[in-house]
Amino acid sequence: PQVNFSHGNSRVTAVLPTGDNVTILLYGATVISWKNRFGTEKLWVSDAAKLDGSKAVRGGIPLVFPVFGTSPDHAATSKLPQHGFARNSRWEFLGKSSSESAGPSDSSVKLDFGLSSATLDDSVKGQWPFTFSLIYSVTLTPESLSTSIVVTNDGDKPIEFQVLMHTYLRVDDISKIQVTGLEDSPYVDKVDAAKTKSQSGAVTITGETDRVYTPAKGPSHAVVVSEEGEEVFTVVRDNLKDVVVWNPWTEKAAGMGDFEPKDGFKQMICIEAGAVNGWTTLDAGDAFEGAQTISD
Ligand code: TA6
Repeated sequence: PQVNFSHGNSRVTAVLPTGDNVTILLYGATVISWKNRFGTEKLWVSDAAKLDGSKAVRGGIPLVFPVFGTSPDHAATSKLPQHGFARNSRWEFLGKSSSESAGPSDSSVKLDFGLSSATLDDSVKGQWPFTFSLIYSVTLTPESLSTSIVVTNDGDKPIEFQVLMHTYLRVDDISKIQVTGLEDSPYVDKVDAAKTKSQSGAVTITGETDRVYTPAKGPSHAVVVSEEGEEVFTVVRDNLKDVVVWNPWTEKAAGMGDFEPKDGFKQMICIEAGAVNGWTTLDAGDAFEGAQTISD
């Protein structure tokens, strides 16, 4: 059995022999669907998400680079839109590699996408004049979905950047969710005057939640999303020291034109792996790699 694969001019889909499948929009290299062998969608995408390249996708896994949020007092990125340009740029599909060592149950497929200063829209280059290249890889196995990014500084001056994978995980009922693995981690509470607090016990979502755990406990320390005591997602990070937990809740969901249905916040939680507190500096010629693996 083969890994099936189709590459339209706007999206790439790969299907494993087990039936697990993933779809990536070339716009933003945004993962817009991850389904298991039973056809169950694991990511949340708004019914009103724009998939035509007119704006960043509301859902799936938008890629945040080179700035998280906006940084008006950081000269190099101060002209960039919220969350940078990666999620609303057209990426190139660089190719796929698949492996099936012993049989279908350990098949996997890796899809590579590229964005660089050579392919970046001129208007954006004017806002962020650095020579760089990004390779974003999406790897699907019957047990997991991984996304990794390699940032290379191809220029002659240091680059300061932030990076984050803005993952919208689909859940049945947010009121039944607990997030563990962040205990004792310091976090910035963006819904409470950006106060720094320390996480005690599991995280539950009972209202608008917007927290930057920085650093989240050890990189290999899994963040686990459980629903009524059953683990539904496990997120392990590699070289991404921070985790953002976000749920817009009623009011913020009502305020986003591309957030539908309006009570859809009850079916999603964003667990976002990244390096967003302060800046990662990449010297000329150096490369940075960060990755997440989401197991369901
Ligand atoms: O990741 C959390 C966050 O930074 C929130 O503060 C909220 O702004 C969210 O991202 C969505 O941002 P967006 O630009 O996609 O509407």
